[in-house]
Amino acid sequence: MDLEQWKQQILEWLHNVPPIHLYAAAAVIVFTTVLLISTRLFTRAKSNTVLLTGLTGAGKTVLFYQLRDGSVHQGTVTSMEPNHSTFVLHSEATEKRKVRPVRVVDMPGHSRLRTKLDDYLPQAAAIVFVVDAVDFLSNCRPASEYLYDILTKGSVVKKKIPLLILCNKSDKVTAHSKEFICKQMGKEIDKLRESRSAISSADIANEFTLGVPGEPFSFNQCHNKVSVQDASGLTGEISQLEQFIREHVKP
Ligand SMILES: Nc1nc2c(ncn2[C@@H]2O[C@H](COP(=O)(O)OP(=O)(O)OP(=O)(O)O)[C@@H](O)[C@H]2O)c(=O)[nH]1
Ligand SMILES: [Mg+2]
Repeated sequence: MDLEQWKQQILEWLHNVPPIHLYAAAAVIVFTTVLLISTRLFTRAKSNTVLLTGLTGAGKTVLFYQLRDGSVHQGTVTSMEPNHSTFVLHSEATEKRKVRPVRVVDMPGHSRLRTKLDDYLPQAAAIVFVVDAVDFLSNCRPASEYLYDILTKGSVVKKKIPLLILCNKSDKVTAHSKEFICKQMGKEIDKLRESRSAISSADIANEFTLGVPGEPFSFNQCHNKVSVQDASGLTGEISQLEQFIREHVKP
């Protein structure tokens, strides 16, 4: 059968199809095309931003350079501004396949500079809360307060942003274990829940509450997924941090 005959047959077939069927088919094609175009336009690519937060001196800036350059930046000082950069993780730089760059934001830990975190939370795919595992006991309360404030923020709860508690400085023998840190911070948050709910509602800045009323607090009761891992920014033992990042910013 040549082309002319094919054409003839198709035209004949179309002639026999009831017009209502043809209109319905055309409507389905138009509708699907519009739907495909609009979903492409409106579904923005998933965010690639990871925030490093935590108290001052926890080691965020050292971790930032370790992730980016695979080395420790000389002479880190207290950060005054968020430090951000988009890069392929240093450990992935030699990979042949193309990997998606990650935007890492290293937030200053100083209490007066913490409000800047609110500017970055809407873009965050994941949060890393860095804790100094060596100097932990004296910092347990302020660190838990800061963590509590993050975990009760509307922007974090509504988007269920996953959070990693990273117990840093594990190279030191005096570093506390992640299990101990997690337990102590949980206890501290338990106390905070009570004291904050006792404050008159007008004074409460936290938008959400944590845990199950009447039950001791544990991190698996949080609205978002909270996990805990060890790291040493100084010696470059950051594989669990990198794994967490890649879980939430797909390569
Ligand atoms: N032993 C040890 N020391 C570390 C480690 N990471 C950071 N430090 C030290 O901890 C100090 C603080 O590190 P930074 O990275 O500047 O801390 P930061 O969290 O960025 O602090 P702010 O910018 O003030 O919020 C520095 O003296 C680092 O050398 C680590 O893994 N092990
Ligand atoms: Mg810093």
